[in-house]
Amino acid sequence: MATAFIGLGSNLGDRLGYVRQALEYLEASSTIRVREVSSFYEAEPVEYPDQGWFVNAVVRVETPLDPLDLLNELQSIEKRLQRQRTIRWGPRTIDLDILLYDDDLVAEARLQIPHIRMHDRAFVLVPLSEIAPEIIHPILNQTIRDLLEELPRRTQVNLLDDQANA
Ligand code: A4P
Ligand code: MG
Repeated sequence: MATAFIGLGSNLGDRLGYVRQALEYLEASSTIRVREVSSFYEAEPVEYPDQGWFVNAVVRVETPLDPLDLLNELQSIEKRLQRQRTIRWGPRTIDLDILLYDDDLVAEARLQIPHIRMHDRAFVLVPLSEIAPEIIHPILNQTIRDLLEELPRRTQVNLLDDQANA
């Protein structure tokens, strides 16, 4: 069994509903065990600033799947939640990213682990440091807590209200 961390993000329509639905699909998967779920956060969009704020969260899972099969499983969940065609490069109903997979390094055309942008993204590091502050980034050799503390430009990431996190 491997331990993996998966980032969830949505900024279209019922964002919290899509994140919750993706969690349900993850929990229903016969090959993925969800072990821990962070709080739900509302995060300022990065990279493509001209779009709505995201709901973001991170989960810790255990799985017998190898990294590429885990990616296939996540993409099949994304497909189920993205039925409606959206504008290319536009906002998305759900995005599931593999952040870490044990201490493995993966450099395939379809898959890079650790996720290549995770270490400079507050919307990843804030929820990840909530559930796994001591985990060490296998390339940078720093804990998640330290990466978050040393972020040079920290975009806004706020806890969603009590009702969302009840
Ligand atoms: N891929 C490579 N590595 C991975 C990985 N570790 N996990 C490939 C998952 N997929 C990985 O992803 C494009 C391709 O990345 C996949 O086909 C897979 O083979 P996608 O989900 O189809 O497209 P995308 O997510 O729009 O593109 P990209 O480049 O992955 O964007 P990001 O980096 O995921 O960023 N701001 C906030 N606040 N919150 C967000 O969640 N998300 C993005 C998207 C931008 N800004 C955001 C957020
Ligand atoms: Mg993605």
